[in-house]
Formats: sequence, structure tokens, C-alpha cells
Amino acid sequence: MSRRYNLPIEELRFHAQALRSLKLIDYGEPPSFKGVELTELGMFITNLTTEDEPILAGDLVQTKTGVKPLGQLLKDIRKKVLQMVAEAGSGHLGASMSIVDILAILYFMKMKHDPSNPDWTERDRLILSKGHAAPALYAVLSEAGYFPEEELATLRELDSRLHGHPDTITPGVDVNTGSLGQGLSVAVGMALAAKMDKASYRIYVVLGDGELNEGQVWEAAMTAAHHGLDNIVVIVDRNQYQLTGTTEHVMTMEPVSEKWRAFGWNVMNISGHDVYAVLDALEVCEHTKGRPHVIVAKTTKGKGVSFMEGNRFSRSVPNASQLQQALEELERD
Ligand SMILES: Cc1ncc(C[n+]2csc(CCOP(=O)(O)OP(=O)(O)O)c2C)c(N)n1
Repeated sequence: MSRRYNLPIEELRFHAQALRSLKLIDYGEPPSFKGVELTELGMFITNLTTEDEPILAGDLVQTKTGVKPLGQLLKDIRKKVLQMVAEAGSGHLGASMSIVDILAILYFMKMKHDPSNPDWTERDRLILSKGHAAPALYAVLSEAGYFPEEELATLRELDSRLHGHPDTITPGVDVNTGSLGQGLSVAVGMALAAKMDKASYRIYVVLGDGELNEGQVWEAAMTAAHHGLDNIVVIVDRNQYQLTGTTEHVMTMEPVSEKWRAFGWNVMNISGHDVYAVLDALEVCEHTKGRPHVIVAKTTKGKGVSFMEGNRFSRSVPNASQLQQALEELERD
């Protein structure tokens, strides 16, 4: 079911065919499907009618401390990320804030997992290939109940289980990451194993857009398509920045979606901060067989705190007054 429209995906597919016959959208014909594009007429009509969709901030989700509105959960996670990085005195803040919504939706609304049994064989797996965003993963895992909240304050300390980059020493972490470019290759192995075992779990992989510079990503992408690994869902965190500037400045990246499509993937483009859009895209992945899936999620680095958005807090750490200001801003909005 689509959460946004409360309609079965099959019915939406039927609507898509109707929209194409009205020449409002185009998506090619099999076997050369391309991504859905608005036609000129479709664009014209969209411009006449566009209005913002309300966010599902009131939706309730289950956390270890009970039921919480989703909007509150997202704020709480962002606050924890800020506090952890400020306390540790180092960490990739912008990259972490960029993926809070995606990780929270996966762990609290989509993935099959059990914090009381992190090694449950049937669990869905998550590989944070952009491992430098570990603070976001830790905040989510602790909210879900994998380890006590107090442990967050130990980020990057010598004997802590919360390393600067994910490590399987942390309950809930499936794969060690941090050296960019490797997560999808691991996912391919896991997905092949799942197919061999006739297991139904899925492997979710979060990639950075700068990470797509790594050639190994594309080797893995080819392999996944070759084996029809429809149990892999990649989410590209398309925040358009990497450490030293815009992704386009460092290495021309566009057209990102076309690249994945050419490699044989099922491609979707959405906003990574739109809860409905993320849920719907994840739902479509479950209904599309025979190909791996990639969701190119447009996001904002540093999302949630106005003076951190963009690349300003890519690696900088907020001082005490910036932290206070950021926490107040999150509470206000
Ligand atoms: C193989 C490798 N090279 C370099 C780095 C250093 N590094 C850490 S974060 C980063 C930028 C990654 O950019 P992107 O994937 O766009 O993620 P963002 O931080 O923008 O979310 C780099 C180059 C690394 N971790 N691994």
C-alpha cells in the first residue's frame, strides 16, 4: 500500500498508465523503461496546481520508551546527533543530519528487525556505506533499543563501542564501514546468500553521492543487476556536497539516475526528507521484481538547523553557544 495515497501500488501503476495515455507523463516502453518524466503538458499542469503536502509529523511510531509522534522522534534523533558530536569534539555532523529521516523511517517504519535479538537471522540488514555518518545510525539504534542512551556520550572514546565509523562491536551494526565505496559489494554478497538460502530479508544500503566517485560502487552495481538482486535497496543520499565542495565540482556526477538505470537498476527520485515519498518508494521496491532498486534521495546536508545547512558543518563541531542555538531551533520548529 502507498502510505501517502492510501491506495494499493497496483492501482497507482494503473493510474500511471492512464496519465501516460493523457500525455501528462512518459516512461518509455519495455524493455527500455526510463524514469517517469513529466511531459511538457504535465509540467504545465503541475505548475498550475503545485501545493505543499503536509508532513506526517503526527504519525505515531514505536520506540523503546513508548509511542512517539514521528516529528518528535526525528527532532530527538537530530538533537542526539548534535550532542554526541559536540561532546566528542569531532564527527561528521552535516552528513549525519542529512540521513536522519531516511534511517528513522527504515528502522521505525519499514525494516524487519528486533533490538532484543540483533543477530536474528531473518532481520533486514542495513549497511551504512557512508560510514562517517555513524552518529545518525547510533542515535537511531539507541532510540530503537539496541543499547542504552547514555552510551551515546561515549562516541569516539577509546574503549567505547561507538567508534567514529560503524563497527560490528555495536549492537545492531551489521557491517564495518568507513572506507567509502565498499558497502554495496558487501550487500551483493549478502543478497546472493539470501537468495541461495531462500530467505526473505532485504539489504538496505545508504551511499553518499560523493561516494559514487568510487569505481567499486559501479562494479557492485553491475554485479547486483546481473544477478537480479531485487532484495537490495540502495538509497543515495544526494545532498550534493562532499567534504571539500559540491559533488559536481569534485567530479561530474549527473545524470545520477541515468547511470543507475543504464546499469539495469529500478530507479526512483524523491526528496529524502519527505516521509511519504520515502515510504512509497520503499514500498515500490517490494513490488518490483527482478532488478535491484536505487532511491536517489535529494537531501540537505546539515538538515534541521538553519545555520548548519549546506556544507558549513561538514566536519566542524558546534561550540557551546552554537549547540544551544541549534537545540533551541530544533525545539521551536
Ligand atoms: C575510500 C575513502 N576515501 C576518502 C574518505 C574520506 N572521506 C570521508 S567523508 C568523505 C566525503 C564523502 O562525501 P559524500 O559521500 O558525498 O558524503 P556526505 O558527507 O556529503 O554526506 C570523504 C572523502 C573515506 N572515508 N574513504
